Parts: sequence; structure tokens; C-alpha cells
Amino acid sequence: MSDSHEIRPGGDAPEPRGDRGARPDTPEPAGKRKPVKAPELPRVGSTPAKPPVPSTEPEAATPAGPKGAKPAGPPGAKKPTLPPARPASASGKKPALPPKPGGPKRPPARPPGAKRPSLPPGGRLVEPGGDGGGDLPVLTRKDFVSGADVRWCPGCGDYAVLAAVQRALPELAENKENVVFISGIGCSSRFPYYMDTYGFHTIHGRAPSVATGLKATRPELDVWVVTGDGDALSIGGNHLLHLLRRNLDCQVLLFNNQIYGLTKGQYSPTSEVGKVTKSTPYGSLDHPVNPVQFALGADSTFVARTLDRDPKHMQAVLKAAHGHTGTSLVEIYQNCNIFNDGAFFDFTEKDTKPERAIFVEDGKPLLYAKGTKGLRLDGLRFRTVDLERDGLAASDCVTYDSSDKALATLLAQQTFWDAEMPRPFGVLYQEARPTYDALLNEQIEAVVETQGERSLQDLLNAGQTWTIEA
Ligand SMILES: Cc1ncc(C[n+]2csc(CCOP(=O)(O)OP(=O)(O)O)c2C)c(N)n1
Ligand code: SF4
Ligand SMILES: [Mg+2]
Repeated sequence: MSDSHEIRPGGDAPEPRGDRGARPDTPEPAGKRKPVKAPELPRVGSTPAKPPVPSTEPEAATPAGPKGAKPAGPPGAKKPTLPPARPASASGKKPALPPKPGGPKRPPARPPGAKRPSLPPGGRLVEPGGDGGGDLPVLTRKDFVSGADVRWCPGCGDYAVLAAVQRALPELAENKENVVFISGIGCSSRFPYYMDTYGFHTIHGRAPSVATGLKATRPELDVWVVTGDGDALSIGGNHLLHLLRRNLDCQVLLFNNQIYGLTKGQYSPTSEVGKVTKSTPYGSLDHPVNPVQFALGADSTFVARTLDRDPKHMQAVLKAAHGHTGTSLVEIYQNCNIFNDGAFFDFTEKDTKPERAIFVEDGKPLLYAKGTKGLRLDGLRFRTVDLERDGLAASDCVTYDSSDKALATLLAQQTFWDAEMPRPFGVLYQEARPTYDALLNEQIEAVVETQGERSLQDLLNAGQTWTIEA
């Protein structure tokens, strides 16, 4: 059975395309695509009535913000500023590839903890005289749009993430040719087709492994991993764990829609208990994974959470993630309007968002509900307070510090399980630690320095060898 699907009214059989789609980028003949009709799925839990789904137009869902703009808050609320994108490099030059006398040599890996070179805000790297090309045109969002026919359902949250990434990249990409998107399998994993960059649509759950191989051998590349909650945390859980603990220098965009979208709506490792789906007709019994808690437990060096319906916040988080040297795990709450509509409306819609979402910012008190409520620590327990009712000031609330792992862990864990607590968004944790790719390349260089370049044959003949005689 194919995993790809075409949503058809009345539940027509999908067109067989295979995981990747037989010809994923070929526009369909006019009239072949039919309007989408969301199937009625039973609901569980105490999710309040859902507001109507906003415009299905991707552009409408992701209004453009000025480049480098700070995230805007809900009406009347103070929105946090996120850590700035990486600082501009002194030279502004892209990392030069090393000469290759006598065979390929590895480009120098960035030293541990070093920040990536950056670009002038809104501009692309210009190398006067570099590469013999003189000044290069400024990159825009359009430069990252592949023009392939986007096959996500109308109204899918994936469009908003795609648009945010395409808007952020002109400011982040050192040059387009060095950007690579690597995905696994799932609706979200179709992402690389839509980016006009290099990309791999790999196999289920294995994007971290492909990314590790690529970045380890080509450390100058700017590697992005795109994955879904099923891809990353079911079949790929093991692979994600090792990516995070190794701290490969890349960004991981984890599209969490709490469902298997591509295979038509089975429960996923992030689905809530009691979820009724085709694979759990009597309700899921599984204890769900909290992806940010998983990442913190795996010793990830950068953990953030953002929302498809808050494009400015998402762009700011993407920039912060890109500015971090090491694996940056970004969980994105993404609405699957076909198989799990409204899973995150509590956190995204304007009537509930102020009470249910808290935007963390370094050095600022943990405040929400338009600044009227906050979080305090009572021993190791977070408690909500109402400033006016409790006669407290903002300064009585916990001041956030994204370098404090204990704080991030308590916040991530306690807010996930208690519906009375607001859920945190923003950069929850970051630390500087040597990256796997830097360490690996340093080690190789050190060995080559002492032992010289070796061939594969040398390796095969090294150490103990046996001759089998007839
Ligand atoms: C080895 C293997 N097992 C199972 C599948 C079927 N399969 C394809 S996508 C998918 C789940 C995708 O869910 P998720 O990662 O949440 O992505 P979404 O479609 O929701 O974006 C599964 C189980 C597969 N393609 N390969
Ligand atoms: S995630 Fe859901 S809405 Fe989006 S393309 Fe897949 S099935 Fe459609
Ligand atoms: Mg999913």
C-alpha cells in the first residue's frame, strides 16, 4: 500500500505514488485535484470548541514581516524578543573551500563553540572579486521557492512553516548552494521538494543519519533536517537521540501535528491519551512523548518550541536556531486540518492563547495572560500566580534563563502535563558544546598529521590479518 495520499471527498482510494511520490514535482493535470473535505473524527479530552480554520491560503496564513523584525505579540500582549540571530562576521566572507593538492582535503570545521559567520541583515554574502564573480545579487524569499507543485492539503500548517523558512533564509544562508534540507517520510518530509536548495528525501526516520554523514564529511554545508512527530519519534526516535547527543551542527525542524498525516490519520507518539484514530478505535493508551523534554533528556544543546500560526515568532526562533552552533531542535506545533484539526488551537487562537501560551525570554520574568499572570517556583514546582489578586509584581516571578537546564527541564515537564499551566514557547534551552562534526574533523586532521594520509588498502592491511590457505 502506498503511503502517499490524495485527499478526496468521500474517501476515494488514493493515487499510488509511493512515499516520495512517483513524480512529486509534476503539476497535476487541470481538474484532477479535487476539493478537500475533512472527515469527521471523534474527539477526546476536554479541548474546547474550535474556532473556524483561518484562510487556507499559505500567503494569508503567513503574512510577511519586515526582515529582522521582532516577533509581534497577540493584541495587547507583550511578545518576547528572542535571542538575536548570530552576529555578523568580521569579513562577511563565506567559508572558503580548501585547495585540493593531491586529493580532497577536508574543509576546516568551526572550532567548538564558535558562532557561524553571519550576513548583513537582509543581505546575502557579497564577495567583491571573490570567485571571480564580483557582487552577487541579494537573495530574496523567491530564490528559495522551487516552483514545484505543493501537494499538501489546503489549509495545512506545513505551508506556514515553508513560508517562514523561505523568508528567513535570505538572511541566514551564506550562499544558496551550501544549503541542504534532509527529510524522512511523512507529509512534512516533502519539504525539500519545495525548497530551491539541495535536498534529500530519505527514508523513514533516517534523516538524522543521512544528515550526520553529510555534515561530517562536508562541514561547510548548512544542514537542515525536516521531520514529523512520527518520523522523528516513532521509527526515528533512536536516530534522533543520537543526533542530539552528538551535537551535529544542524537545525532540526520537528513538525508536530500529533498524528501520522501521510498515512491518513493513525495516532503518533505525541498523540494524547485516549486519541481515537483508525489504529486506535477505542482510544490510544500510550503515554505521549513531549518532544522538548525528549531533547533535553538527550542532552540537546538547543531546544525551542514555536507555532505554525505565529509566523513572526517562528521566524525569530528559526534565526536563533540557525545562529546556534550544534544541533538545534525546534518543535513546531503544526495543524493537520484533515486528520487532527485544532490539536493546538488552545495555544494558537486569540481567545485561548493568552491564558495557555507563555513566551519565554532571557532575563525577563515568566509572564502570560497579557502580563497579568506569571509563574513562580515553590521549591521545585512551578505555580501560577495572578499578579493583582496575589499582590505581586512581575519581578516576583521567575526570571527566565535559557542556559539553566534545570529550569528548562522543570518548565518543559510541568507545563506539559498540567492543563492549568501555560505552555512555554521560544528558546527554552541553549548551551555551547563542541559539535560532532568539528571534533571528528579535528581528530582526522590530528591523525593525518601524525600518521600521514592513508588509503583504504592501508586500512584493510592494517593490524592483524590472516591468510587463508587451501
Ligand atoms: C519503514 C516504514 N514504515 C512505515 C512507513 C509508513 N509511514 C510513512 S509516513 C508515516 C508516518 C508519518 O507521520 P509523521 O512523521 O508524523 O509525518 P506527517 O505525515 O504527520 O507530517 C508512516 C508510518 C514507511 N514509509 N516506512
Ligand atoms: S499534515 Fe494533514 S493537512 Fe497537512 S498535508 Fe498531511 S494530511 Fe494534509
Ligand atoms: Mg505527524
